[in-house]
Amino acid sequence: SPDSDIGLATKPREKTKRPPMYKVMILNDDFTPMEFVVHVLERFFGLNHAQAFELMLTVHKKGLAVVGVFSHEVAETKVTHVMEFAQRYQHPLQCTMEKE
Ligand code: NFA
Repeated sequence: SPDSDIGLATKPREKTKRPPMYKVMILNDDFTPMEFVVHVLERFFGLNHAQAFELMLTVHKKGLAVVGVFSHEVAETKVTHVMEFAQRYQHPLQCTMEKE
């Protein structure tokens, strides 16, 4: 009967599967003001001013940087919020996500 099913039909798994994680990246461009990028990093990624300034400079010099690693849902929300915020101020700043 259904009530007496004790689950012997399936093999217990050796490994616990963790959800895939996603890198959120900010890309450099020639037009977005440095202070705006610093503000984005403080506002949406919880960095303090010094951390945000340092990471902004990394993006500026290297072309891009990972600004955080999140679940798919959180990464998507971060990307959407950053893109909407950049568009609101007419800056071409790009924020993307990629599976780790
Ligand atoms: N390269 C931009 C500038 O010189 C600053 C910037 C940094 C833009 C990081 C986008 C990302 N104004």
